[in-house]
Amino acid sequence: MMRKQPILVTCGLPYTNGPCHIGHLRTYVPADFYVRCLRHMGEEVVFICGSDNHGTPIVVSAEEAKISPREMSERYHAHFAETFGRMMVQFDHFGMTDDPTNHARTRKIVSRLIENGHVYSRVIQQSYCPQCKRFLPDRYVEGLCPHCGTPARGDECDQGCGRHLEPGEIREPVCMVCKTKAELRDQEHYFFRLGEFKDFLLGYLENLQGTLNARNYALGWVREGLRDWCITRTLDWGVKFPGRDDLVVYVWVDAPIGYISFTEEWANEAGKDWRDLWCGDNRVTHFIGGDIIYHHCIFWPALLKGAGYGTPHAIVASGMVKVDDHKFSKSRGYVVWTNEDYLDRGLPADYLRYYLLSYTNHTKDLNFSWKVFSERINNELVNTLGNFVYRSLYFAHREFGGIPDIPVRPEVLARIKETIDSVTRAVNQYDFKVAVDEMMALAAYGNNYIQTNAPWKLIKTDRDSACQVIKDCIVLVNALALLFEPAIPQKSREIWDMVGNTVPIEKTALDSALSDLPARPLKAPHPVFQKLEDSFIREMDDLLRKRVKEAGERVRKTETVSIEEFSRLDIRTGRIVSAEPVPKSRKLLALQVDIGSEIRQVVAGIAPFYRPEDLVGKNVVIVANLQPARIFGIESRGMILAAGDSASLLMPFKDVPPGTKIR
Ligand code: B3M
Ligand code: ZN
Repeated sequence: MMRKQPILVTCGLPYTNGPCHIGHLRTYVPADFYVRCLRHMGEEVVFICGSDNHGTPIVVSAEEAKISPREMSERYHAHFAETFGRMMVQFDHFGMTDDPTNHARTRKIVSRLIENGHVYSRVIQQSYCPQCKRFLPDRYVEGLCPHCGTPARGDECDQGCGRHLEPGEIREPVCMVCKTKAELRDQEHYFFRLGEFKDFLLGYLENLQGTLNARNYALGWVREGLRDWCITRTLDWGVKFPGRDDLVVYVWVDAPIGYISFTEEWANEAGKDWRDLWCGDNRVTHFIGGDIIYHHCIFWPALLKGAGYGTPHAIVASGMVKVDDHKFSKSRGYVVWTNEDYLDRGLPADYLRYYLLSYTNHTKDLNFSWKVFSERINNELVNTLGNFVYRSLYFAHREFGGIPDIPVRPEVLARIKETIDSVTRAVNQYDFKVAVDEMMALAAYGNNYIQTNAPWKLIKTDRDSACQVIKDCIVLVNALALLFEPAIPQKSREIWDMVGNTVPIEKTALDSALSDLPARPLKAPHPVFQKLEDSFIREMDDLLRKRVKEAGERVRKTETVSIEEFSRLDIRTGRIVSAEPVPKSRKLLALQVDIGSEIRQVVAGIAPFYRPEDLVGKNVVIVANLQPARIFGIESRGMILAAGDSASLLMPFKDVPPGTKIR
C-alpha cells in the first residue's frame, strides 16, 4: 500500500503590529486541537505557522513607534512565539515572511506567473497625498466603500460589506496620516489575470474539503465574477517585484507563500523535502478566520495553479469573536488580551482553550463573557470532570493504594469506544465542539457511575464490588485524560501522570484507552481543576467595562465627522409659541415651536428648570429632522438644544427670524 503523505496544517499568519488577543486564539486553538487529535489517531502531521511582517499595517505602526518595520516585526514575532507556547499551541515551525526563504520563494513564484502569461501591467489612477508627497497604498488611505458606502480603508471594507478593495477604488480618499484630501495620480501597476481562473476555481471549490462556509462563500463570489487583481504596491517595505525596485508585491501575495517557505525551513531542519507536503494530491489544510476566506479560497489557489503548484486540500474557516455580545473591537475596548487579561493573571491556558473549543461550532460566532466563561469552567471542568477524576483517584489510593487488581467491566470499555468513535467522526468533520462535548459526556457518565454505585458505602458491605467500581472508574479517568489531551493538554497530562503512566501522553494512541490497565500503586492524588471565584470574575468584568468606557471616550474625542455628514442635520432657530406640562410626567414639557415653515410639537425634558410661561416667545435652536418619537403618548418631532445637567437652552445671540438655518 502506498504511504499517504503527512498532513500539513497551517494557521493564518498574525501581523506583527500588535499583541495576541482572543480573536487570534479563536483560530489557533482549534487548529492545535485538530493537530493533537490527528496525532493521537495515528496520522503524521506537520504544523506550520509564522508571522506576517509586510503590508501597510506594519509600516504605519512602525512609523508611529519610530522604529523600523523589521524591528517592529521581530518584537511581535517573539511575542507571538512566546504567547502561543504559553497557550500550548505548539507549531513545528514558526517563521517570518520577511526572512530570506520567503523573499526568494515569492520572487520565484511571481516570476513563474509572469513567464506563464498570468501577469500584465496597466497604468491606473491611485490615491496620492499632496501633503505627504507619496502614493497611498492600502491602509494609508481612508474613505468610503464604493459598494456599500461605509467608511472603509484602502484595501478592505472592514466595517461594512467586507469586500476587498482594489487600489484607486475607494471613494472620497483621505490620507490616513495627515487627513488631507487625496488626489488621483497615474501609476503603472501589475495585475494578475484572476478572471481567467474562473472555471478552474469553480471546479476546485466544488471538491474543496474543510468547512462549508469557506467553500460556499467562495463559490458565491466566483459566480458573481472575478476581476483582475492588482498585485503590486508603491512601498519600500516588502518583497520587491521582479524587475521593479520601486514596487513591492501586495502583502496578500507573499503572506500565503509564507506557508510554503515555512514548510521549506522546517523541512531543511528536519531533513525532509517540502515538496512531499505541497505537491500533487496533497493534504494541505489551512485554518483561517472567516474574514479571510476570499484570500485563501480564491486568490491563493489561483496563484498556486498559475505557478504550477499543487492547491490546498482543505480550508477550515472559523466564525468571528464577540466580547460581551459586541463585535470584537480593539479600538472600542471589546477585546481580551491573551497575556495581560488572561495568562498573566495566573489563569490556566486550558480553561480558555476549553471555552474556545466548546462554546459553539467552529464556523459560528463565539461570544466571550467572563460570566459565561466562569460558569462553563466551574460546571464542566471543575464539577464534572475534575470531581470525577479526583474522587476516583482519591478512593483508589485510600482503599487500594493504587489501581486495584481486577479486570475492568467490558461495558465500560464499550462506552469508551463509543466516545472514541464519535470524537473521531466529529474531528474528521471539523466539528470540534461536538468532539469536546462527547468527551465531557463521558466524564458525566463517569460521574454518574461513581455516584450511583457509591463505592464509599459499598466498601463497608461488599469490598469486591467496590473494588470493581473503582477499577472501572480509573480506566475511565485514564481514557478521559487521553481523550481530553488535545483540548486541555496541561491538565490532561497531570491526570495522566497521577494514573501512573510513564509513556508521554502526546505519544499515546487513542485506541490504547480500549485496553485494561494493569494493577499498580499510585501516589496520593491532588485536585487538578480550581474553581473560579465570583469575586475574581467580577473584577475581570469590571475591568472590561472600564476599558469599553474609556475607549468610548477616546473614540468620541478623536472621531471626526465630515462636513457632508454634518450638513445632513437640519439645525435651525425656532420660536416657542406655547409650553404645557405633559400629564403624569414630572420632567417633560410639550412645546409648540415656530420653525419658519410650520409649527412643530417637540417634547423636551426641561420641566424641572423652567416655568412654561417664561419660555413663550423665546428663540431657541432645534434639530428639525430628528426621527419622530412618541414620548408619554405625545408625538415629538425635533429636539431643542440645551447644555449641561441644568438644560441651559441655546439661544441665538442676535435676533433672527424663526427657521434660520444654523451653519
Ligand atoms: N496577516 C491576518 C488576517 O488578515 C493576515 C493573515 C495572513 S494569512 C496568509 O487575519
Ligand atoms: Zn462595503
